[in-house]
Amino acid sequence: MTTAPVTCPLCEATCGLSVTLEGGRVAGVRGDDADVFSRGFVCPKGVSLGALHHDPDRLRRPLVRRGGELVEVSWDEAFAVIDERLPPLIAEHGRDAVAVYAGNPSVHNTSTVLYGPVFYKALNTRNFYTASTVDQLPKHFSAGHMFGHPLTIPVPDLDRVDHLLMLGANPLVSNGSLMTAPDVRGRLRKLRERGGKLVVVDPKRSRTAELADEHHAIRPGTDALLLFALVRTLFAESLVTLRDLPVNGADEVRALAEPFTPEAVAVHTGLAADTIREMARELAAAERAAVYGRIGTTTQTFGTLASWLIDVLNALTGNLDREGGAMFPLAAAGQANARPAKNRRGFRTGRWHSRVRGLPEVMGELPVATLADEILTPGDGRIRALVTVCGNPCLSTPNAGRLAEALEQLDFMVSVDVYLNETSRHADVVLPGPTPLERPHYDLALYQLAVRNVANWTPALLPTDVPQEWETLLRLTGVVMGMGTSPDLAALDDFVANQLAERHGVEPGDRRGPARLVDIMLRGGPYDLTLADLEAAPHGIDLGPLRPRLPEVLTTPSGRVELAPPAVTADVPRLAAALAAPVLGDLLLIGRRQLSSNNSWMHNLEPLVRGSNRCTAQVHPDDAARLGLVDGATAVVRSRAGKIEVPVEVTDAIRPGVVSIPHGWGHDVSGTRTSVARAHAGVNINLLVDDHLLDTLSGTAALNGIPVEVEPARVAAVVRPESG
Ligand SMILES: Nc1nc2c(c(=O)[nH]1)N[C@H]1C(S)=C(S)[C@@H](COP(=O)(O)OP(=O)(O)OC[C@H]3O[C@@H](n4cnc5c(=O)[nH]c(N)nc54)[C@H](O)[C@@H]3O)O[C@H]1N2
Ligand SMILES: Nc1nc2c(c(=O)[nH]1)N[C@H]1C(S)=C(S)[C@@H](COP(=O)(O)OP(=O)(O)OC[C@H]3O[C@@H](n4cnc5c(=O)[nH]c(N)nc54)[C@H](O)[C@@H]3O)O[C@H]1N2
Ligand code: SF4
Ligand SMILES: [Mo]
Repeated sequence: MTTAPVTCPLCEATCGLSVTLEGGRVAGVRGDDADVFSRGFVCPKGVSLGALHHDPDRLRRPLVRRGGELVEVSWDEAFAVIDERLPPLIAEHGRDAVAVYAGNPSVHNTSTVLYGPVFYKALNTRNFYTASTVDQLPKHFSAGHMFGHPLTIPVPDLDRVDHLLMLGANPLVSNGSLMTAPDVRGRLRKLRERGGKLVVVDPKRSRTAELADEHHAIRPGTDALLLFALVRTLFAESLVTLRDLPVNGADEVRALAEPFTPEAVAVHTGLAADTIREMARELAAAERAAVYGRIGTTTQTFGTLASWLIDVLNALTGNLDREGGAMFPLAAAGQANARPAKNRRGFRTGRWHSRVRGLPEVMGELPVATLADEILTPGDGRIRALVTVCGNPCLSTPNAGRLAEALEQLDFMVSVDVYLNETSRHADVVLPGPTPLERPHYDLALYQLAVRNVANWTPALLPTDVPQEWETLLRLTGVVMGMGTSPDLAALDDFVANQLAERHGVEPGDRRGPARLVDIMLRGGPYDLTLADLEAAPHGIDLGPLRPRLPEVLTTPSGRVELAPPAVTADVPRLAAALAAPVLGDLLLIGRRQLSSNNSWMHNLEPLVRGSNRCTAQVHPDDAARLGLVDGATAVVRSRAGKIEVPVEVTDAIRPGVVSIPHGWGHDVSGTRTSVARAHAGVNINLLVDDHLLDTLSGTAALNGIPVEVEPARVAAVVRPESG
């Protein structure tokens, strides 16, 4: 029996786990008490890393479509098919005819973080899509324009904050997002123990809201109105304290906020004007406060405005870049804003637009809500091939039914994925990767958003005959560069490493793959660390609490924080129009996350589906009574995009007028290899989510606040079997 520390790559919390092996099998997983960041915390997903590793349904060999069926083949055979199909398609129709969709786990996987971009750059398509446009892109948009770089995102200084105003986030379930912090529950409890206050704004009394001092059940989609009213109150009551923050545009913000009085927004938000004023006063009065928003504030029709106003509030209350406020992390490796900017051109978006709906590019990508349009609409520039990397858009993106139809129209599709699931079943070739225990890990992305600066390297724990995904991605790179099926991987890897080393002003060194790239970034990083240092500290290195980083962190052309960037404020008139419009009585659909679930893909693990994850439509007792809905019975939920049948769960935790359905379910389609998930299928909420309801500026889909109709399902007449 051996035990080894591993950083969990499943969500953003980066917990240290202690994995016990017995003869090559995972005998147990628990929290690593010695981890410098998580101190023993673990959640049900982390515990199931062993179940994931041993899942018999998980793919270990490539699949290729032969006579309509996906069959197992060798890696060489799989790449031969890709080489036969993809380069001719590019030659005939151009690079934009091949689209990429990169999903959430590609951010949690060191291979895909580092070598995905190598492949995407070689492919050089404008049809690049990721899960960001069903997630946090509005925050990148606002941060890019306010601070100069889309990854310069302030995070709440969770361990020192005294007053935390949290909107549209449920970290007790999600374990935190755009705020890397293992054991949020423990950290929030400590906040309250030191006399601090937690205020949660959420249409649902979530687990986090239950722990909070105050919960305000807002009407979905109206956070930008509430935030503007808070801003306006600060100005009206002379509560603005900018300290000596280097900001531009405070007067413009004051003028823009003028129409959004607490009284004016009260009906829309469902919150009383006095309540809003009191929220603003308390925020201003707190010694050290932070405003933080997540999925509920980004994936809605005013996602960018809400994301912007959150940081406007942090600045206006003097809490931006202050200890105990909203601060900029400084990760040991790969932090986008670690070094002083060479140029201050600022952040640009809309450099190109999608062909069919004219939606703007942001951070090199187009909104996934229009992927189906680009496949289904004939004409020059139509998408004919798709490569998915760690993504399951058939369950996770809007109007999923239409997307599934679109994928059937493709000439060629490759999925780099560990399961044959709702998306990869459409592929012609599926290329699996190793499990988290078979690959090294360093959380390049999430340490950039951590509430403490930490660094932790995990070597691969178990051997595998599945190629590492960096090798697979370099092979794909070779194919699209016309190098055939077996390019010189070592030479390609040297090329990548040399380029990175040059940018960091260090020698590349002689390791291979992600280890070498991480070592380069550490050595070229702000703490003068090496990978060897991290290898000698298997429970991680604590680099201390967050420190103020203004003004060096800014890369705006002015060198100051832009509180009223025109690219963002351009959308304020749309918000003003929404304020002027009457409030309709529609039922509004929102999403929810579940503790033992991870978006769409961990439902094939028995330990995770055993528990309380239920794919139900939660409705308030008043709505249930009004609509004739009964707890446990089936309801039909309809939207502009589609219709589903789902069991009803009546609960007073949800605001009247709101329906909550979790995402990631709907595993009852044919042609998959996920036997456990199929037995716990649930329904796909994204059949209802409207692909035309977007946050205008960023193109991010509104996954919350979708008008729906709900009625009891008509019970089919019970047919008695003939007796005898
Ligand atoms: N209605 C609604 N929809 C939502 C949301 C919501 O709140 N409501 N949330 C949205 C959000 S925030 C996100 S991030 C997206 C997620 O959307 P996606 O990223 O599209 O979906 P995931 O469920 O994360 O799917 C991950 C895929 O990666 C595969 N995978 C897992 N690990 C690995 C690996 O190590 N290597 C490889 N190659 N593949 C791997 C899985 O098998 C699965 O197919 O969903 C979004 N969709
Ligand atoms: N267990 C588990 N953990 C996860 C995931 C998972 O699927 N399961 N997914 C991971 C991913 S990809 C992400 S992006 C993060 C997301 O992390 P979080 O954003 O913390 O995730 P949610 O639990 O969806 O919390 C969103 C909250 O917003 C509320 N909400 C909905 N609409 C509105 C609105 O209009 N206004 C306001 N103010 N609130 C609203 C919802 O009721 C919900 O409580 O979680 C990550 N962690
Ligand atoms: S909270 Fe996230 S990182 Fe921690 S054990 Fe759970 S899934 Fe892993
Ligand atoms: Mo996400």
